[in-house]
Amino acid sequence: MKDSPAFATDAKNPWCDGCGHSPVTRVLQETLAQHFDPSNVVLVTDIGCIGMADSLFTCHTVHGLHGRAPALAAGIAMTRNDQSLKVVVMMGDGGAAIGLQHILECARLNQNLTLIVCNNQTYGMTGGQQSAYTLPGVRTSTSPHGVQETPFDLCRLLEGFDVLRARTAATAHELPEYLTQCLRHNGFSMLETLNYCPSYTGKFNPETLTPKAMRDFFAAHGLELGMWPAATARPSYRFSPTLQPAALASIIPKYSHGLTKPVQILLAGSAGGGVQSAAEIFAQGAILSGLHVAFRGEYPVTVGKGFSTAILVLSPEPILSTSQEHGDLALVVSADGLAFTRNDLPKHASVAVDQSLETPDFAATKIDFRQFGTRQAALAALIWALQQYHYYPLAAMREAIDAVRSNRVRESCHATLEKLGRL
Ligand SMILES: Cc1ncc(C[n+]2csc(CCOP(=O)(O)OP(=O)(O)O)c2C)c(N)n1
Ligand code: SF4
Repeated sequence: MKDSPAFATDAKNPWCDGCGHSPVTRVLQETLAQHFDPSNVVLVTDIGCIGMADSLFTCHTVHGLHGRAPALAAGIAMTRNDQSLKVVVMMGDGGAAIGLQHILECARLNQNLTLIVCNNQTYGMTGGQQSAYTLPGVRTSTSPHGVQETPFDLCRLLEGFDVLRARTAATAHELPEYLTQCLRHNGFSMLETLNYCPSYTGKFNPETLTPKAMRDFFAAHGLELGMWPAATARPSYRFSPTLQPAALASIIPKYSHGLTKPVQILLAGSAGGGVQSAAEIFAQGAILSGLHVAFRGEYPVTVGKGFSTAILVLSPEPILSTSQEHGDLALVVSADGLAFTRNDLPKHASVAVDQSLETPDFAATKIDFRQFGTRQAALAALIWALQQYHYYPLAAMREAIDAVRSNRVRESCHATLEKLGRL
């Protein structure tokens, strides 16, 4: 692999003699060398024999989980808004089967990367099992009498996404041209190379092992070879790390807070009782007062039944860790919340529970939170806490409530705030 010095390392070819991964890799090194600098190329390899390509390339390389290399590559490609980075993925037909969703998503979003699927008709690394692309009749270690099922045709599957697609044999003379077109394409391109894994598929199907017999076999199964360009130029999906100014406006601090150190508050109630929404409003009020906030919600998968808790940390400094053994305040507004948090409550410096709840094992302040209704009790508890401990002004909470989208909920929240303010 020394004939393309720009992209080829001195590492030894790791594959079995006659493995189709070798010619594809060599042509990829040569083609990259003609158009790119190694420092501007990231090669993402999938699990499998194909994944051993890493050691042969001088450019940046990342080895992904089986089938997930396209998703990894998409994340890398999305960070750029220009053509300064070329992202290439190499995966086998096994990876392309178990990770098909990721390939479809890359095509749907027109991710700016080139995917090379080295379809050797098998899971090479694990012993020659049938993949979802193995053609009917091919014998594998898991289909000794020949595959019966209809395989996926990746070029056809991607047809509806208007992306550049190509398919040819791993040793075909068109391969450099197809690769060049794919690598220079702005947007998603997919090149499928066809060959056999001589150590497994070749062993089980010796009659089709010569390049000509292989080509005939693929043609006989209706696998069209060729290149299908994208009909239109459409933009690639990009991730923008910059928040929109409109979104930022709502969290510019307008109030001052009263904290000199972090406080941790546990709010516990029933699923469907507005615990998470109340915690969000409370957090928004804290942010409007210049505080840093961490908020962790917990509830069962049955979101309308059982407990619902929120742990809130308010801090004058950035919050680097939310782990804290002893909370400062626990607010419990329902029997579900009490049952779920009962063991943790004594670890809190202060505990306030709804007056309907029995807490014989530990001291707790009893407040009639539920007089505001089952869906307002959680917010009432947080407003009560603000009045007791002055973390930040009620005006900030009022402004956070103003941002609630539902008219009905917003009005109920305001009513709770005003009523508590008068008590
Ligand atoms: C999620 C996951 N499933 C299964 C495996 C086990 N595994 C490792 S390599 C491999 C086969 C790879 O086949 P293919 O993607 O076609 O690449 P080849 O080895 O043929 O180049 C499998 C199934 C794995 N590593 N990860
Ligand atoms: S086992 Fe098959 S796929 Fe793996 S290196 Fe050998 S020939 Fe290639």
